[in-house]
Amino acid sequence: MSIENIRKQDPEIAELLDKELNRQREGLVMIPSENFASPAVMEATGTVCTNKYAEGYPGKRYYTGAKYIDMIENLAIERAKELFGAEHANVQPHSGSSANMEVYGALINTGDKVLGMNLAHGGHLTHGSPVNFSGKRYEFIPYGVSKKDEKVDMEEVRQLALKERPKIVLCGTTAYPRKVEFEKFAAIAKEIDAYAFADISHISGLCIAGAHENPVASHDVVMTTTTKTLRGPRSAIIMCKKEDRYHDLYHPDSKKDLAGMIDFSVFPGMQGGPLEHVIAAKAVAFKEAMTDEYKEYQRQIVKNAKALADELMNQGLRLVSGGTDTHLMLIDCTDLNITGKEGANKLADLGIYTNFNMIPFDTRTPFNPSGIRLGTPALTSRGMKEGEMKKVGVAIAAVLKDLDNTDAQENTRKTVSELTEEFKLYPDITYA
Ligand code: DSN
Repeated sequence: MSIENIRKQDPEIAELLDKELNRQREGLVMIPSENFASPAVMEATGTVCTNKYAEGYPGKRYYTGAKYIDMIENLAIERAKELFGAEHANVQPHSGSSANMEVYGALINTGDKVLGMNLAHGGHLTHGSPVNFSGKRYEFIPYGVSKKDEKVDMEEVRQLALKERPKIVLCGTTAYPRKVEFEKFAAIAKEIDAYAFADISHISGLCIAGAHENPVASHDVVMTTTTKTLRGPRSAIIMCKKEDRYHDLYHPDSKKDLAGMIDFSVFPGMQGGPLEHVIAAKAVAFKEAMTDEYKEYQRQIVKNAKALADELMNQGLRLVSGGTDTHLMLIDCTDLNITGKEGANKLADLGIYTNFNMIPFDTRTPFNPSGIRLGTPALTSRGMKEGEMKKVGVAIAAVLKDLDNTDAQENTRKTVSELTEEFKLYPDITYA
């Protein structure tokens, strides 16, 4: 892969692309929602499909000339269904936020109640944050983790659901290191005749590899972004059952089944022309995800996260909930007498990319919180294993324990440079 045409036409952008490639190569990307898509996935996003308008769905387009686009989109749909065991898949959502908007739009009306996880406890902006469309348009009832162990207490969620009787019981997280108990969430939704909706954006790769419970069978609707652990392009898909599920009072077109309601909400409800070049890239990523090698990669992400968490705790750092079952963890910086932002910024100066994050019951603010969120999907894509995670854990802890310790910073810089040299990223890509 090269960017020779960009270099000729727009050297300014070419130079910035070179720099960004080098930043990714020369640093340790540990933001748990970031990963390295394969060259094939990236190539697909740069194809002629970007030129084609194809409003509608395969076989029912509002534009001529969509024969091959239909075939590409159908491949993406069939592969998504096979991969996740879904009855229906819509591969057109542009992003996770649009997908969530489309699911709510399909199932409920403005003002309806939804049970969703508190952003400060590990939920997502689109799960009812008051500054987001979700919190403005719907009445979100937040649940969180319990103070005693920083894990979700399912009986507390059930009691809240019984009291509030939301139309949707939503589960899914962006900063929760423990497994989500999908079957219990689905049972709660069933008990109050609500829709069971799972946002598995962070863990969908783990779900298809058996490294985390897959909610597709237990839930009415499941959404995932296609980047993160899944390792596809930056986009999203929605999956659901094909059963009839009438909510006559809440949807103007109640004769449609769930799949029809979701499709209608995506197009024409929220979106126009689908990004067919990104849909092609999703199809490529789904094919990659069908291999044994990919499943092994997902299991290694979790093994690496456990090794990293153990090392950070060995070094004396406190992790929210005392560890991880997934791909991510949260360091509580309170006892280190630094903020998460100070810690994450110092690590970034040394080439270790994490993000500052609220932790449960945080007394600080979202832009200067007490936590650092980090994870292993991207380092695992580079081929690193448990031994490397221990080195990274030692390097991170030494820096965070004393932000003024220049010897520790020098050692950490050395660890970053040795690891990135040994575990090369995109060796065949020559931007510069
Ligand atoms: N922004 C993503 C994350 O970092 O977790 C969630 O959408």
